Amino acid sequence: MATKHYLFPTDYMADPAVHVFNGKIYIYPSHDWDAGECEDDDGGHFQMKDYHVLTLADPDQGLAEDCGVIFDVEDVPWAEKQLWDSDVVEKNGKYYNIFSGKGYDGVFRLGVAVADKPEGPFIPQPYPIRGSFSIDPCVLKDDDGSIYTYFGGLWGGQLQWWQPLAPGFTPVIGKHGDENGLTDMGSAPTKQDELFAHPDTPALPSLVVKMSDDVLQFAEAPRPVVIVGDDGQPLKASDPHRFFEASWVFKRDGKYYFTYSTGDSHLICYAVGDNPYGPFKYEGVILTPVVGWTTHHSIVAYQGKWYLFHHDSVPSGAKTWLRSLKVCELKWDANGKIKTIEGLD
Ligand code: FUB
Repeated sequence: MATKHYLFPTDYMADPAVHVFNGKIYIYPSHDWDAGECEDDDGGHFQMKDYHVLTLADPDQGLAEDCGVIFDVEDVPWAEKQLWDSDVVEKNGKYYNIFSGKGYDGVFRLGVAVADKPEGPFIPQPYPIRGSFSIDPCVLKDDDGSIYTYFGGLWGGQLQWWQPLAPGFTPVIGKHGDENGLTDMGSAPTKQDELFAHPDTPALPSLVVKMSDDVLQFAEAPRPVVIVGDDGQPLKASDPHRFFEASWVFKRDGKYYFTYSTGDSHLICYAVGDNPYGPFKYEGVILTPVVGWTTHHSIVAYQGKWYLFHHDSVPSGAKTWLRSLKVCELKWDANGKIKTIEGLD
């Protein structure tokens, strides 16, 4: 049994994106609070309005320390509300926070905020990333220095709104952009029309895109992240192990591990590939369901061990919009597969 502990008992934080910068662990979480909104399938109860960064000296037993607010929704000209999951990457001594936020048009997009140090403060760019949409970015810096962003989330994350782009993903860059760098795809379809894909069709994939040299834009059109089963075919929309949200990618022994939440089946799963674009072969469950509807995580190596960071809603008495950060060691078995961790432990 993995020994877990809560990291930050004094406030509600979720969606931990964890990196080691300059030998130190930094946690970039979403900052939950009780906005008094009703729970709905669009995640209207997640009304986060700022981001903090935490540091952690001892992932085996220690508590995280709050370095304070790194930016607020008031600092983001294009975003009205709902600062959801984010991630941070370093390049040439600068730190780039790629985050999700909902615009005044009700559409989720990705933005970039830049800092000189991992503690911030981060200065948001005036416009979202051109051609971006949906939520939950995570960033992989590959060994050759190339930076890839993986993103997307179903239901409230709006990935299904962009479903016409799924087969082959028609490039959106430059096709629909206006002078503000926004992408006008027409009026939003109703959730009821687009929430559920036909069970026999391939699951709607998340996306991966190489970032521009300045890390402020997409360098290409986003491509689908295809997860295949033992038969080599993409997982189906009805498969409880299919992608839903919370992409997190890391490298180990030259392999690319694409890890993700299955949303309404409440698992953290993983799939392995030979390059950043995939395809990724489904391998198994990392974390079984936790208390709370959402599950979201990151995986990082630190001082020779691997750690799973995630959240649950135990401390708030199962309020799914008030989540708390946890950590435990993650282990591989003799066959090189990740050992499943119990979410209720
Ligand atoms: O925190 C808001 C949303 O809940 C995230 O973007 C999802 O991954 C889920 O954790």
